[in-house]
Amino acid sequence: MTQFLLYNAPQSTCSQRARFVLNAKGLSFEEIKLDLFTGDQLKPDYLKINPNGVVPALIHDGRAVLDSTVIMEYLEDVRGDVCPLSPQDPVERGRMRWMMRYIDEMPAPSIRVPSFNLAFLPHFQDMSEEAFVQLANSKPLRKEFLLAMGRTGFPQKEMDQAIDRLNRSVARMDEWIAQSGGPWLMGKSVSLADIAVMPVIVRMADINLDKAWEDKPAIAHWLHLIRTHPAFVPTYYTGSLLTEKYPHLASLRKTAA
Ligand SMILES: N[C@@H](CCC(=O)N[C@@H](CS)C(=O)NCC(=O)O)C(=O)O
Repeated sequence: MTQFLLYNAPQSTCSQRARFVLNAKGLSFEEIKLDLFTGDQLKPDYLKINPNGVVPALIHDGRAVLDSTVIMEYLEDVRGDVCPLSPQDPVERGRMRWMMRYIDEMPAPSIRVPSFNLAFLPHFQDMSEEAFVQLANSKPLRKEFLLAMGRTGFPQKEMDQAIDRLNRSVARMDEWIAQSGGPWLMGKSVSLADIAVMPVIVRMADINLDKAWEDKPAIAHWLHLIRTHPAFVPTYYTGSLLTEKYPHLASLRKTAA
């Protein structure tokens, strides 16, 4: 019997973190794919599992573990013996968690702005204002985000601020790699901090924001390493990249470097 059940969405950056850790540890899991644009995550049955109305949610032996960062740490707690993804030393482990907090505060929310403007906006453009406001009001966590975006997208100023925050986050990653000696953020071994930031960097590459590291070879090398990790391909199955899912973005697609 599969012990792990993952409610998630292929293109969701938070879901990609959970899938990667499950795959890296070789844990078999059943995936339930929610359609975030028809509102599967807001249906009463799912809200009973995750009252925040977001993915991912992991069910392990019938009990729910919520939030992608918590899920990554939980999987490390229960299967730290297989493909360990945290340093043993408590101070180093604390540093890794500090990196993860930074990632959750800086790049993870910032990538949503270009993602929505470039990819997701068409889902909302044909809605009436009334239906749009009703949708926003139904979102436990993302009401204000959606209202700020509106049906015409985030204004240029907000796009510029988000890109600036993403670029600063890439510069911070570059510093961490230099400090640890690389090639990963924490040094010689891949850690939960790398997996936490992975979906942001993969998304930036997907939507042509990779200029951020054209003068940073350590980041390009880091991206190559994560893409060639055995957990990458099963995590990023077809339809996980925006340029694969959205035909209007196909022109952004380039062959992987
Ligand atoms: N802090 C949460 C955030 C989860 C989250 O925002 N998930 C997005 C997909 S990446 C979602 O489900 N959005 C649904 C919506 O906006 O209605 C986590 O890391 O799990």
